[in-house]
Amino acid sequence: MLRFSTAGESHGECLIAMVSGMPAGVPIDEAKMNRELWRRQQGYGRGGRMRIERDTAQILSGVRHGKTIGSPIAIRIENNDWKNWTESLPVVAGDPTKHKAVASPRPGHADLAGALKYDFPDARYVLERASARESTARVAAGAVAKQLLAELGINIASHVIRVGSAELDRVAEWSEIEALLHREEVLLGCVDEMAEQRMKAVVDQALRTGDSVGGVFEVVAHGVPPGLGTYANWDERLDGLLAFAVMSLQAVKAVEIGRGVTAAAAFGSVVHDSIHYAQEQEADRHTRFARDQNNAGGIEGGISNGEDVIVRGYLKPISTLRRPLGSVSFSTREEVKAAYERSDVCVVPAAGVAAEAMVALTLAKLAIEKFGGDSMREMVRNYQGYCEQIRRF
Ligand code: EPS
Repeated sequence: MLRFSTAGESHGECLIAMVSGMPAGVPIDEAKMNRELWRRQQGYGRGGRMRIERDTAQILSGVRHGKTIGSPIAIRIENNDWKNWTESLPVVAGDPTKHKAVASPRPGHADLAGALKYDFPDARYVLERASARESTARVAAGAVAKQLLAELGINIASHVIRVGSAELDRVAEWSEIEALLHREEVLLGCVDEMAEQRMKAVVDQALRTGDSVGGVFEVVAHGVPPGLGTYANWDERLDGLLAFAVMSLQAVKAVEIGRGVTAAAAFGSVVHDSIHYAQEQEADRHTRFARDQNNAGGIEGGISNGEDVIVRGYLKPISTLRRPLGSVSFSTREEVKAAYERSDVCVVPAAGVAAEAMVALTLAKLAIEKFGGDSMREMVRNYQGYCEQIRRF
């Protein structure tokens, strides 16, 4: 079974990702992993921390001579900022006068609920782990999953479809979304230049006014065969698993599969995707069954149906505001402004990259379950046998 977990705090020594259950023989390119980490750091509206960090993965185990060996993979990403925190966040008791308390909780952040839950006198330890910095480790783990999926011809990319009130007002093609993976300069990760400029104007407004802004990203998985996930048990449905995986990302407050949101307001005759049978088998399709639209987002009955799997994440605005909202002092109980150190203003493209990782880990887990195999060679053989079976169906 593919499993992964992360450890590490925002201003601690490093972040750690642990991935186990990968078959042996998956080619792992550290440069590809680092490219994903770089992508997560980009985007207009990122804060000062991204100028300090240059997230780089160090694989410590489970990969030898460029391939997985079937044993757990441990990955370490150093926090460059740690050198500024060695005295205030030591593992040992240290000097309490160096402690940097977060004196008043930020509305929208985990600060207050976390301090109450864990019995902390202030929110320092809460934000250290609740911070979206943790998504760095998920992206490293996701890069492993992406490299397994690529062996099966499944590729994943994301794009931004909304920042605040500015949105992409047309359908994006897979080729355009995939092309974003290769951009060397990332503004807001939108496929349309005009829409991206409108999005930038919204971020500029938030920058000017000391505010923050959310938005919507869309993750697309291309080349997914029919048959991942199942309706047979509630907790094995692909849509449910993807919703959980993407919702678990910091600041994601809603998840949509395909056109799930607008479908609720439309008639079934326009929502559902008619089925055709193509004369010829197209090169990048698994079967000759085809659709003229993909409102279902590639999932029917909790099972992938062979169309692109489409997952949207709705991101609330970052809760750390330069012009802070009202809060209460942890020590005096007086009404004060919420704490502010520094923050991002907009992270929608970065969240899309983190969501790609979560989608990749979810699909890789299901692919390993369905096609099995302790080695990639065995898994590919099983996969090809299944592809042959559904092609002949
Ligand atoms: C983040 C690093 C953090 C924040 C951000 C995500 O760095 P710092 O707190 O040192 O500025 O920029 O996290 C939040 C805004 C948050 O509220 O959790 C990163 O690497 O993505």
